[in-house]
Amino acid sequence: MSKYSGQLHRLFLKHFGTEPVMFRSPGRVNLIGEHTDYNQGFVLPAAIDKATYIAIAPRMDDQVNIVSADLEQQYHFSLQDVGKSGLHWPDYIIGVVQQLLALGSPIHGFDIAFGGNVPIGAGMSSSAALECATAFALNRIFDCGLSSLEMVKAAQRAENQFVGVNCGIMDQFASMFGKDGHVIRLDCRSLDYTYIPFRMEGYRVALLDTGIRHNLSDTEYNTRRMQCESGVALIQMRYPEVQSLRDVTMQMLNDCIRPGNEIIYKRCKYVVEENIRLMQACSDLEENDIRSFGERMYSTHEGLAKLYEVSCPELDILVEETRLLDYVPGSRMMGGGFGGCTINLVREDHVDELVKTVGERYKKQTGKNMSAHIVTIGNGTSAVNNPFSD
Ligand code: GAF
Repeated sequence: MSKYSGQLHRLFLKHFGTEPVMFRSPGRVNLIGEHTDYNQGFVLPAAIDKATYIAIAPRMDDQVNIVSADLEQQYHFSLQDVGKSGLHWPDYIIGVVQQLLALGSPIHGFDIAFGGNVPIGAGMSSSAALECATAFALNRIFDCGLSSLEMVKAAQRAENQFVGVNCGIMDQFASMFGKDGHVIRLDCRSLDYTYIPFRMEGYRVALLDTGIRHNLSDTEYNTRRMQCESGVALIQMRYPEVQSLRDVTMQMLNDCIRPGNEIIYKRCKYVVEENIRLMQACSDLEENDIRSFGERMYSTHEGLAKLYEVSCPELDILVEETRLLDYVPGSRMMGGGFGGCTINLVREDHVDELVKTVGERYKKQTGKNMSAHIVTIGNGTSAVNNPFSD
């Protein structure tokens, strides 16, 4: 048992006095392909070695008792009365419960404790990890018979319909389907996916954390999605075959959106370019061309900052400060934006130097402390050392 699941196990016993079963669901990184998932494009995420852990045991009644180990808070509700908690954090669990009930799953009450080491609001998908862990755990203990993909979709709907963030499917998919040593090239339209070996020998993935905590539902995330949809509606007037920005070329964009619609144009341009970049980056990966892959990461950041406008000064500083470091081939903001982390490829013998150099420059420019997470690519959602173990 890891440190986290061991602590959680003890906490559960203390609170509920019964033996739980345990599950874990990881956070994720995304190498390239940002804000493309809800435009039915491609993404390149991977599960990481930071996870949310759940200890859970079924009850005989309809009561649900939740304990958050990290926040040291509790929340209780009845399955007869499933509604928003008003606290935010329990909503990720309640939203999944609601989705499983809507699917007719035979769930009843349960006691649950959760915690872990996916930093909240840092862009590593702590929310998707909790949703996927909950869906996976309920599916197991109540024998709901859901497939992994059905659980991913239920988790995404929980976030869209209950929490209120109109996110795409990337985070939940990566958390559930992650595979040790591999990135996932996911087609967010067909949901076909390929595992690509992540073979960047001699390099590590470093996440540099601005310390700025975002809350996607409080930000412009939903607005960006609407702007993309507005762009598609304009393009469809001339090209009715277009279903999403995935189908759009620069020629179509130039024909249909400018002038007068500068903001919509910029948003769409970023997405069209990012889809093309992702395909080229996959070829780089296959050819093990880290320099070229890294340059595309910088281009993605440029697009996210200037066209999509989801960066912030702190993220820009972290990316800019790596520009002159030849041991960092690529860096960019990661995830929804407005805070959180940058993702960096760094030569493994220079990891400490990167953290020290950029951390000091960040402090000098912002007055804030930067932290670093050096992550490895791991497996997706699973049981942890329990009777149902695979
Ligand atoms: C967040 C969302 F949850 C994802 O679906 C994705 O859109 C990402 O932002 C941006 O690529 O993590």
